[in-house]
Amino acid sequence: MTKLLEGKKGLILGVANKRSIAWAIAQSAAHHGAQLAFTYQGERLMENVKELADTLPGSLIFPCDVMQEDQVTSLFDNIQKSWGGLDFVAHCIAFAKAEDLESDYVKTKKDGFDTALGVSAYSLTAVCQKAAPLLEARGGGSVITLTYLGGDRVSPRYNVMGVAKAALQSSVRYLAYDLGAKNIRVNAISAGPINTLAARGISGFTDMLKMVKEKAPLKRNTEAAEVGDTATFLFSSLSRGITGQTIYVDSGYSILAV
Ligand code: NAD
Ligand code: 0WE
Repeated sequence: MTKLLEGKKGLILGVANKRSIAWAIAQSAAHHGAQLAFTYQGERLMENVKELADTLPGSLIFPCDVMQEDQVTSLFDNIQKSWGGLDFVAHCIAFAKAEDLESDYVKTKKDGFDTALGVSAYSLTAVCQKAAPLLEARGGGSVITLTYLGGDRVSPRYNVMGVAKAALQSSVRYLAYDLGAKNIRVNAISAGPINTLAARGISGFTDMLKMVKEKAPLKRNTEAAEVGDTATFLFSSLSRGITGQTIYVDSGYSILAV
């Protein structure tokens, strides 16, 4: 039997270390036969990403800080040169200033708002803009991004990140509409809390994991590998009728009213 992603080429943005959700997505996609390219944000993370990418034979790695437009442009130029096309993209990037995740949303300054929305929401549009010709060259493709329930509801101290995730989820719908005719699908996975670099140092995160575990229908926390396997489904033709959606991989937590 052939593998689900056999012969497919995918780009993964947002690996920082082995706990990154992006890395779990990469492992699942590679397990199902995909060939992958990775990006790293700045020289500081290059060694980490290179070491992980080296465990998956045939992987490519490129620098890409999404706040630098020229880096996004040259990333897709490089992929075009190496592969001549692309089948899927995983956008696993978010950032807000630490000071904006500490107290009240009402205190957010314009600069902090612009940073959070620029890195965490606009970057998906920039990536889709540049990726579209490469995906189209292969007859279409699948783009996924990662979001969190704080984009739909208030999650105390998620603050401007919640506003950014709402913009991201809305962007997913507009991008899906614009790119649908090219057979490019765009979806979001809304993950439950997972202990990654981006979650570390968030005060009360451990209590949050415990609370979700107690309340969620599945009575356990979300594992990065569960998000990875849903991403594989969304990259594969099994999900060919799905676009513009947010799929919840959260042990069922988001269905609760209590
Ligand atoms: P992570 O820290 O491993 O990944 C975040 C990534 O964003 C890092 O690789 C970082 O380099 C990258 N990044 C930040 N600013 C960037 C920039 N300017 N240019 C390029 N890359 C940049 O943490 P993670 O938890 O794996 O986060 C990945 C995604 O998952 C984020 O969108 C996050 O909002 C989302 N998410 C996380 C959780 C959770 O609880 N960990 C839950 C739901 C959704
Ligand atoms: O999307 C996220 C976190 C994203 C994130 C994390 C940081 C920490 C370090 C964005 N920017 C920064 N900036 C930093 O300086 N999550 C879904 C994880 C998360 O973060 C929270 C959460 C959850 C869940 C913050 C407050 C409340 C809940």
